[in-house]
Amino acid sequence: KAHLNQPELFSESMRPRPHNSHKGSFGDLIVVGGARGMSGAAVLAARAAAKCGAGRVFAAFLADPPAYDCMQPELMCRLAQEMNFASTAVTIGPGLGNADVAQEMLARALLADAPLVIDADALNLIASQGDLRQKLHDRAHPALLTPHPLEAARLLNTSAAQVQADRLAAARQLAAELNCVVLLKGSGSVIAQKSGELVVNTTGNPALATAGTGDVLAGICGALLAQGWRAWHAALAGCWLHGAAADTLVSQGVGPIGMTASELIPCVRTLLNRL
Ligand code: NPW
Ligand code: AMP
Ligand code: MG
Repeated sequence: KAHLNQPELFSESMRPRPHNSHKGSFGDLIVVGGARGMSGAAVLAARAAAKCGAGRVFAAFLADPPAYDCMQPELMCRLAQEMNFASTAVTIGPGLGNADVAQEMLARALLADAPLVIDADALNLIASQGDLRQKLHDRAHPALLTPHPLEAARLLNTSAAQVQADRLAAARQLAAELNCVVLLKGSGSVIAQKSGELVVNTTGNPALATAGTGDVLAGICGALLAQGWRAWHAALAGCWLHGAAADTLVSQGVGPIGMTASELIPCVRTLLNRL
């Protein structure tokens, strides 16, 4: 039986910030993605992470890192190949592509012991490469996977229509087979863990049906992991906040037509601070 997502399900992870805290208290996140032509995906995820409270955020590009993000100069823009993933939370996938270097970065992230969000092209690589799938399965700390229905279908070797026909079963099967927390996106996102527990998200609307919103979600979830949240709570809070921000923006006339992924980010921050 599935429960409905609500802040009470993740509220124990919400803690007031101690007075003597510093940026090191809130963790680092490395966002790995941004192959040539898809830099924006990594930038969106990294900007979302910075506004969701990660202490420091690195935007790690597979090629041609910009000197800095002029809209968000707090981000540290690096070449992914030069990053160390040993102990830092990682969001991998937004705009990652499928080149050899993308596979190398994913293999390194899977082998590191740090909290991990896996999205977009990183999911597609796992679907097509058995060795990466095995590394994912063997992790001591289950990763958080954020597939949309087609990405889920690739992982399950089926079609998006089949996934959509029974979303609860698809999410549960992925969580069990891959030893992960799964956030199956789309209207009524489903969050599953390998124990079989299922939660259906109640927030969000078709304003989210636009490029980059998934990349923002991957950044939000990564920021929560960097701050020490468990993958299960990060998934519940991430999709609740992401959808609630879209609902707020629609009520303000920013959507459903023409809301952009960038506009979600400050709204998510406000909701997070008010939780
Ligand atoms: P259709 O059209 O119905 O047949 P892909 P991607 C389906 C990066 N980005 N319900 C749907 O199929 C990402 O991070 C970069 C049902 C849709 O056409 C990735 O790295 C941006 N079906 C890369 O691009 C901004 C659904 O999936 C197809 C569904 C490719 O990612 C954009 C798309 O899947 C983008 O984020 C639903 N709810 N949702 C940037 N600014 O740099 C999706 N589908 O082929 O995996 O491509 O998701 O665009
Ligand atoms: P992606 O396809 O990776 O960019 O992710 C799209 C994001 O927008 C996911 O979080 C989806 O759950 C969300 N989304 C897209 N369409 C809708 C919709 N019609 N209703 C609610 N959420 C949606
Ligand atoms: Mg996506």
